[in-house]
This record gives sequence, structure tokens and C-alpha cells, in this order.
Amino acid sequence: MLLYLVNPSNPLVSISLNRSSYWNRFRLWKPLGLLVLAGLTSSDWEITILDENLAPIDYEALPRPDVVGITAFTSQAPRAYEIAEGFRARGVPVIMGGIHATMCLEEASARVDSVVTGEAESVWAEVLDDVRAGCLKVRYDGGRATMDQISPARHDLLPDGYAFGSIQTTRGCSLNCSFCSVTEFNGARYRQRPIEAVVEEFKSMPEKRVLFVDDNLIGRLPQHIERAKELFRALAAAGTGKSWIGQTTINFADDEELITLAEKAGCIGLFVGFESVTPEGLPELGKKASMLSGRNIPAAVERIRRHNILVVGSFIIGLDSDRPGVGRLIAEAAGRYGVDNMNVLFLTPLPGTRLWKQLKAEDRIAMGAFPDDWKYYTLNYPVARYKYLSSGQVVREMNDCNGTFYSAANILCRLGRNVLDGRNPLFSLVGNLTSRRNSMLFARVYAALWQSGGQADETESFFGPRPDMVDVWETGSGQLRRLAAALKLQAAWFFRQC
Ligand code: B12
Ligand code: SF4
Repeated sequence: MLLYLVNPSNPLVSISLNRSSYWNRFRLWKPLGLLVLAGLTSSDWEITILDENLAPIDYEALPRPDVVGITAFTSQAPRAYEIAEGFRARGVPVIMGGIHATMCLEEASARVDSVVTGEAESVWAEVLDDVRAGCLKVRYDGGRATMDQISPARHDLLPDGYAFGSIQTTRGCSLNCSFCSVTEFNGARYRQRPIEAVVEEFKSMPEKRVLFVDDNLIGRLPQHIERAKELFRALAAAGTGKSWIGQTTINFADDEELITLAEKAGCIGLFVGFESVTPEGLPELGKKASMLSGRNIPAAVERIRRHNILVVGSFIIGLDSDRPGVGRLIAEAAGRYGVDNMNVLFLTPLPGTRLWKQLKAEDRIAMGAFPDDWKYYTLNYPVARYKYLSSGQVVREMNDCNGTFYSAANILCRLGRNVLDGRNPLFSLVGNLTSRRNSMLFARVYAALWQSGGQADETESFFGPRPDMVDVWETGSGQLRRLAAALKLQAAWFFRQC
């Protein structure tokens, strides 16, 4: 029996961006949900994973499978439905699972043969038995798995081409921020996989660099932090020589032993959600306020960076408390905090979140022609009606924020700081250059989108890239050659260290 597991692309982000710069391949991640599903599948099934983010797929040229499983974040849903339609037209039953199908059950059910809501561990074997018996049900609910039910992901099933492997050690988050789907989907209880199972899987992964996908790798309570320390000790003892990145809250910086152990275990970078830089913004978003208010953030960031761990700060534009000028405020705060890289996203009402319920009730969903408009729900588009910022203004704030943080002068300053501190500047530099490049691409995309008439409420000048953002990739070939030579030298130096 042949099973296809498909990760749909969102052409608005994945393929276009990945092709735009060689370095974007470092932002290509394995679809871990499908690898976990494959790990749960009995050996009498032949499994092929099709990841449209890696390359376009000619489905017609592939053998006809017995069944297809499709995953989707919300932004991938329109493409997921196209793929489903194609297979169903060939008489192949299609099953959809993952976060979007769970949050928009009715919509998905109308477009596929069967929907698996929640985590798949407890029901996947039954689903496949039903396929074999020809009695697939329209809905299965996996609820939430117990962590020893999770079998190791099939990391062997995807071809090369990904810079990072992915692994998960915990599920769930108690913080329940208003814009986030995690608490609704994975629950508020912080469920932890047995450490030995994680380490065994980590060792078996072919990649030298790994993303821990946990939403908060260290949790919140003292026992969670002790568990994280145990995990880091075990990873260090395993001596794999692999390096990894993860996501955490800023309380990571409160415990020197934790940071030291993370470094020894191979940690090279952390994503930290700061979300808002105004005192009004944090309470608006939920419980995170208590973690950030009153904290000396620059000192906290520096304590992490001292251990050769890059800090990528994440921020949101478009809160009800955000007013014109917020873009520059965020960029300046990110500079003050000392983060190596900044990720700024539009406040986006994802289905199932508290924010969705609020904005829907207030009739503030601007891009609402579903399912097609889901493709804009990548957090890179202003899909809502913001309180004090029109869509033109909010885009201008975004361009201003990126333009300030990723100005050539600021990138050079961060490069200089790393060199002076004796840190390897390569990762940070590449991150800065690709973010700069991508933000310029997005500025153009916004301009084109609004010019085409879609959501226009302002003139083009609001959306165009800032004139002081000179694109080093496209202009100044001498500059580009010098940059390439510098990167090559850095890369040679870096790989000698590995
Ligand atoms: C790692 C990650 C990424 C990575 C890698 C994604 C990937 N390809 O796997 C990257 C960085 C690329 C990424 C990007 C984005 N992400 Co992201 N990401 C995550 C994160 C942290 C972990 C995902 C993961 O691997 N989980 C582990 C696996 C095992 O769980 P799972 O995928 O849910 O799969 C289980 C079930 O859902 C089910 N299942 C899943 N698929 C299927 C399919 C079938 C057929 C069946 C039966 C079952 C099934 O079975 C699995 C086992 O139980 C989640 C948060 C989270 N906790 O899930 C956010 C999350 C999925 N991301 C989110 C978002 C918003 C995004 C972005 C849109 C925006 C952004 N800038 O971050 C982009 C999307 C870009 C795009 N392609 O359109 C949201 C999605 C919400 C939504 N409604 O869509 C989440 C939930 C975070 C949040 N704050 O709400 N993300
Ligand atoms: S944003 Fe992070 S901290 Fe907030 S609920 Fe989601 S996973 Fe938890």
C-alpha cells in the first residue's frame, strides 16, 4: 500500500523567497508533523513524503497512491485544497490533518474525504486500518497525545536540501497569548517527552544542525527548567557535535547554569518573543507581560549572547495600542536590546485564537475571502483592520521598522560588535542580509498587491521600499564581490571550527 504525505507550499512565501537568495535555504525547515506521522505508520505501508517547499512536484508523473495525507498551517490551506482536489479527481482518498484542519474543521471537511483533528498519535493506526478496509470515516479526533506515544520521526524519509533537521521535546504552553494557536491546539499543560527518547532521536538525525521546534524549550516552572538542564546535560554527554537552535522566553537568561549547559549541548541560537516594546502592548497580548515588564532586557540578552548564542527577537506590529511611529520604536528597541536579528510580524488573527474571536466579533477581518485569503495569513500581510493604523500606515510602519534595523550602517555595527567580541559573525551576518533582502522583497510585494487594486486604500508611496535601503544584492557589483569573498573566508573559517 502506497501512502503520500504532502506538505503544501504557500507560493507567496516559500518558493519565491527561497529562490530569491541562496541563503534562504537556511530558512527551509523539514515538515516535522509529517515525519512524526510517518514514524507512526506501520512498516507494511510504503511512504513518500512530498514537500512542495523543497521543489515543485509533478503529481501527474508520480504513481497513483492508495491514500494521501496532507498537512497545513492556515497559510498553506488554499494550496492544500488544490492538491486534494487533484488527487480526489483521480479517485484517491485524501485525509487532512494539522492545525488548520483542526481549527477550520467544517471548511476542510468540505474539501477532503477525512479530517484528523488534534494530535495524530492515538488515531493514525486506526485511520490507516480503515483505509485498508475501505471504510474511512469523515472525522477522527486524536485529542492530545501522551508523550511516550510519540515515536521517533522518520528523519530518513526526506532528501538532502534542508539546512536544519527538526525535533520536538515538549508540547503545550500555559501562557495562552491572545494571537497564538498553541494553547488551543496543544493544550496548556507542558507535556515532556522522555529525555532518553529525545537524545536517541537527536543522535539518529542525519543533519549537523537541528531546530528544536518546542514553543518554549525551557517551560516556565522550576521543574521544567530542571528538566531542560537534564536534557542539555544528556545532549552534551551524547557528544554528537551537532549544533542547534530553539525557541524560548527571556527567562532563559535568568539562570547562568542553564545557559552554560545549553552552550555545552550545542545551542547556537534562540528565538525570543518580545512581541511589544510599549508598556500598553504587553498586557494586550496576554500573560507574557509578567515575564517582560520590569526586566533589564539588554542585560538579559547580553547574558545569553556571552555564551556564543545568537538571539533573534520577535516583535508584532498592529496592536490596538500601536500608533504611527511604532515601527521605528520597535527597531530602536531591538537595537537597544542588542538582539542579533529581528523578526517583525503583523498582528494576525489566526483561526481558533482569542484574537480571532475578538476581531471577528468586531468585524475587523480585512482579508476574509476564505479559503483563498488564508494564503495571506503568514503574518507578513496586514490581514486585519488595525485600530489606529490604516493598512497603508501599518505597512509603512513595517517598512520603516525593517528599514531602520536592517540599514547597512546598523548591519555593519552588529558585524563590528561580533568581531570585536571575538564571536563568529557569520550566522548573524547571513541572517541580517537575508532578512534585509526579504524585507525589501516584501515591500515590493505590498506595493504590487495594493497597486493591483486588491486592498488599496492609500497610494503607492506608502508601500514602496525606503529609498535609503540600497539593495546590496542587486546594485554595486564590486560591493557584492567583496561581500561574497568575505563570506567565503568566514565560511572556510567556520567549517574548520566544526
Ligand atoms: C516549527 C514551526 C515552524 C517552522 C517549520 C514548519 C514546518 N514545515 O514544519 C517554520 C519556521 C518554517 C514555520 C513557519 C511558519 N509558521 Co510555524 N510553527 C512551528 C511550530 C513551532 C512547530 C511545528 C511542529 O513541527 N510541530 C511538531 C509536530 C509533530 O506537530 P504538528 O505539525 O502539529 O503535527 C501533529 C498534528 O498536527 C497532526 N498532523 C499534522 N499534519 C497532519 C497531517 C495528517 C494527514 C494527519 C492525519 C495528522 C497531521 O499529527 C502530528 C502528530 O501529532 C508550530 C507550533 C506548534 N507547537 O505546533 C508553529 C506554528 C505551526 N506556526 C505557525 C505560523 C503562523 C507560521 C507562519 C505562518 C508564520 C511565521 N512566520 O512563523 C509560517 C508559515 C510559513 C508557510 N509555509 O506558510 C502557527 C500556525 C497557526 C496556524 N493556524 O496556521 C503555529 C501553530 C504557531 C503559533 N504561534 O500559533 N513554523
Ligand atoms: S506565543 Fe509562545 S508563550 Fe505565547 S502562548 Fe504561544 S507558545 Fe506560549
